[in-house]
Amino acid sequence: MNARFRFRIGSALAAMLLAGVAIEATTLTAEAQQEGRRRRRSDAQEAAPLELTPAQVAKLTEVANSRSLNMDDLLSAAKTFTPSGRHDEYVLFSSGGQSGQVFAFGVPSMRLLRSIAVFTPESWQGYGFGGDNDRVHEELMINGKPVLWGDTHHPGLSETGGEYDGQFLFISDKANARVGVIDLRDWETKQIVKNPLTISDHGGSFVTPNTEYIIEGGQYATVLGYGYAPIEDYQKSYRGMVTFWKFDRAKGRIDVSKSFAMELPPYWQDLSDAGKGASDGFIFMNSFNVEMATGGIEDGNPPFEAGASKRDMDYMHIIDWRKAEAAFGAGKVKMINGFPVIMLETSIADGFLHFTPEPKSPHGVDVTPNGQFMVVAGKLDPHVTVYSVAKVKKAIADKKYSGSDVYGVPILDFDSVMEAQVEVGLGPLHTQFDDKGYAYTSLFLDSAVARWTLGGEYEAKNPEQPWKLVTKTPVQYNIGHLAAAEGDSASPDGKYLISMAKWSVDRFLPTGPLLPQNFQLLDIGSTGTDMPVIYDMPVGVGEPHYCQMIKADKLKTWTVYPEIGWNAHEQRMDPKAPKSGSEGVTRDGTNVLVNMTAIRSHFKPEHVEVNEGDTITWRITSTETAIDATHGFCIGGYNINLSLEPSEFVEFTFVADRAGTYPFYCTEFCSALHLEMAGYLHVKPKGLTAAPALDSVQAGK
Ligand code: CUK
Ligand code: CUA
Repeated sequence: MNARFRFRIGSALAAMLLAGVAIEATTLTAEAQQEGRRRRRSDAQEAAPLELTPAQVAKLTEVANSRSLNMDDLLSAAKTFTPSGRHDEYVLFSSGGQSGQVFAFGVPSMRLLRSIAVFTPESWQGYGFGGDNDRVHEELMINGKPVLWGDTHHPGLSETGGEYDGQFLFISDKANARVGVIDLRDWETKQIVKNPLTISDHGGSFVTPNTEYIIEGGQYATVLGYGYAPIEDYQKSYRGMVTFWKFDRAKGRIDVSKSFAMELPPYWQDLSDAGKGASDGFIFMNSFNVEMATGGIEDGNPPFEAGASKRDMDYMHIIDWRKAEAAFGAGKVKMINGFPVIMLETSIADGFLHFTPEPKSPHGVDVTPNGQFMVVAGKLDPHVTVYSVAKVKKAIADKKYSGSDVYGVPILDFDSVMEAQVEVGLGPLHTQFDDKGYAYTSLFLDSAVARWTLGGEYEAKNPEQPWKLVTKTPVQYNIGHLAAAEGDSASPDGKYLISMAKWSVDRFLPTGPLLPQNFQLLDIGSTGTDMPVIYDMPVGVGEPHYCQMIKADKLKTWTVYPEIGWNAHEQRMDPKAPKSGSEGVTRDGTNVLVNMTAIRSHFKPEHVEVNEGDTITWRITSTETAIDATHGFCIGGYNINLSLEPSEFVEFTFVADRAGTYPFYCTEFCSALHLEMAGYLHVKPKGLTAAPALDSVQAGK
């Protein structure tokens, strides 16, 4: 039996049921909520200091011994176990990889709180199952084809003054170069934009410190605007790009009309990060394949893996986005596929695009919380290279170039902008930060997290020398990204760090040849060499490249929509929403309008009669105002399933093109009388004048 059902069917309720008493929604709600409160621990209990008696110590020891747990295990359990009813301190928003979704986990418990459908239709949320004109399907169309999945890589939380503000989450789809916008009031995807220049992306979604722009960088160079050119014309015709999506915070949407892109050389741009504090106004973007290798093993060329790794240095791209914005504002753009693009010659002439060398095939670039330094991790170099933004600014002002690339982009002299190189281990990829002046770099080949010290303003914060490796904690296995608590913000918390390991190998029970990925939780609260792994959590839904971890109390989540008849897409009350008392079925020619309401435990009307071939517009308002009173609505055979959150209004359309009798029912176990929350859609066959005889109906005649 479903937990919600058990929860609500108290003894008083059972008596009412037996007596056939009509159940008022309010009664259920009050009872459910009281029950819920009883189940949460009181603050007094939480605050009571613990003093173990000898008997309790003995009991604990016995349990530990029976499960072969040592003291570190017990401590890890104590650091992560979250009692029933207690809420987590952080929420981890994770990319869902090839699942196309976003997942939210509580930290430190590592409990999955929910998935958020973005690029892949998801039936529980009713996402993409709303009939023929479902906006989700329309938003997922690319060049006239429905593309019903995504390869989500980098979630980015909206920021105010460089701090996560808990209002929005952006997520990129690497496979199809799309960006999704999630409103964190109701945790629903509100918008998906398709990049008009490129098929795939990678360096997104990252935000500027006040979420002026959401940045989407490309990866594999193509002909911008989905053009074609033979691979022999690579250097001439293929290009990289970075797109600046303007975010309208009041509307909660990307404003495509105020967005623009920059043309970049056909190097494979990789991850990027926005400057903040000392580096506010810049974005930094890695690249690899400055060799412009074009692969082609079959033609006797070196494969990409060799051709793109020949040179010792690639280029970090340094972009002054405010100057780029000014160039866009002045109309210095070329329209490509209907989208404004600042061409290379403009960026060079106006002085807002510079390169600087970075060691061999870099992957991550991460800006320190104060914005002073950029940390680049080159996966084929055991060092991280740290650049100083003060030095970058000076080199730009002094035109301290070591040359320019073949496209004429000036290259800042490496020694003039480099601050330090720290040997951290094999295969460094990504870096996060804490509040103690440490940086944490993932080591893909070593399968470890390296803790090392920052210099500059951070020097006074920890006992060690600056720019030195302090310790490494082994993780299982091949770690990609890592995410620290508030780790990309201007003031990281330094409490927890998630290691996103690629293949879990032996960590869990085997699940067939496809293994789950592994999120390991590290306690980074101490200094020095103390940095233990305290939890393993299998993620069996995709390869979650990246996460961001936000303090839970920053999220101002609605649990009930603010008004009855709420249109969740528009985030407002919808005048089209049927009201209690206005239910019914009306017809205009072959167009049928159904106005329906839903409340525990019935839909009104319960019978909807239409003719085969009618086009039906079906509107439902949930008139519930209680937390957790979600209903579902499905029509089997017509691919329709909705989730009706309390007070939500939904509308869907479809053509009743197959005659028959279709039960519709509520798909959420919402109440004791949930199974009764049902009705019939009667689709009368064409040309029917009188009720047919039963045997002819069953014979399908
Ligand atoms: S990438 Cu996957 S581990 Cu797409 Cu951020 Cu580095
Ligand atoms: Cu409503 Cu089940």
